[in-house]
Amino acid sequence: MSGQDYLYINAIRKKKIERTPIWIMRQAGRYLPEYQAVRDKYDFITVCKTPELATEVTLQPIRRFGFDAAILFSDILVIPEALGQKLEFMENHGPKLSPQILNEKDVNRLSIEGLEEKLSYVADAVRLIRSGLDNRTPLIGFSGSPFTLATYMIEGKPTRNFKHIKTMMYKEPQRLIRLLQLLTEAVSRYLLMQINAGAQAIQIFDTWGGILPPHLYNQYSGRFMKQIVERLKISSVPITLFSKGGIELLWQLKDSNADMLGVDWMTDLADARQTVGGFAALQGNLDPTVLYGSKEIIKKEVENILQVFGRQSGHVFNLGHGILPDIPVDNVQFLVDTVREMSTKIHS
Ligand code: 1CP
Repeated sequence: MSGQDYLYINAIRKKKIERTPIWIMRQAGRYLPEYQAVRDKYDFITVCKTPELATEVTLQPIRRFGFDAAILFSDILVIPEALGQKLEFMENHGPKLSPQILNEKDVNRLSIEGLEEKLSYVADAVRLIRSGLDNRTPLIGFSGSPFTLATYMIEGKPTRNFKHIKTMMYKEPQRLIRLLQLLTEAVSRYLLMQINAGAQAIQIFDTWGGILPPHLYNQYSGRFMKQIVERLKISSVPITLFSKGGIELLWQLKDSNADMLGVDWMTDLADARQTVGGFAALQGNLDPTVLYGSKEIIKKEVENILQVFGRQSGHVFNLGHGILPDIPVDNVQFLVDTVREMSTKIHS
């Protein structure tokens, strides 16, 4: 199959499709017993940095479910590490970056020099995954958005109130802007490296853009993603922006030139289609916790989503955010089967 025959890419390009493609954010991960088995032997960072292991866990959900896209196994926080912060994953406590980026000196100490060399293990993984996929499934490369990366770099760990980044934003806005400019350069170069190594699509995760008041969203997150999209347009790979934060943010991203916009589960997909469906394809947006529910309700929720686009192209089925680690694997299989069967009927 040649690149342009991929269902996932055809749906983004709004070409005619025989059914709706499906993949799942965080599809490689702890809900899969075969992933757990790898993690029993190796810590998370080792898996990210060893191309053979990253390839194995990337391919696991493709083998099991036949998803219509694979996503590179890595983490958004490898960029802060390449810029000079120390990265640790505390078992069950999430990531930790140190020292926190707080003052002017901390920002000045970050260095983008040799970024591609430091992250060459990611390019190696991309090449190895591509050969493992054998042109049957397209590979999505990814990065965090500059703003989302900055939240982790400044807070140092997952946070509830984003106190440190917001303090910087309201007290020393120029310092935050400088950090975001550096990250824009780093993310652009990192994603171009992934594309050159063989990534066939790109997704930028703006997981925390929605904590900004809407009138500041473009200033601190949106515009930097738009700059990255412009930089990546020298290639022809489709670019998806996933921002968690509702219709208002989608509206602000409509002029981003992104090929697809991710829709979170708190947003009504029909509203999103009406508002920005003319500007970009849409991806989403099943509430991830529906997968704790009964098969009957999973089916009903899938139907609601598929009905929004009906026979039209321009939709990629996904969850409205990442899959949770204790979702029953059975329910994922049921979801995939249901989306396939139902959307094949709708499109026939
Ligand atoms: O214990 C483990 O095995 C580690 C759990 C884990 C996994 C499987 C982490 C730690 N990262 C990942 C992989 C990962 N992270 C992928 C790869 C593949 C896939 O999707 O199948 C991707 C795309 C990410 C992206 C990521 N990492 C985001 C953005 C997407 C999102 O879900 O919002 C974020 C915010 C992170 C940071 C991160 N890394 C890991 C955790 C637990 C977190 C979240 C920390 C928090 O709660 O704020």
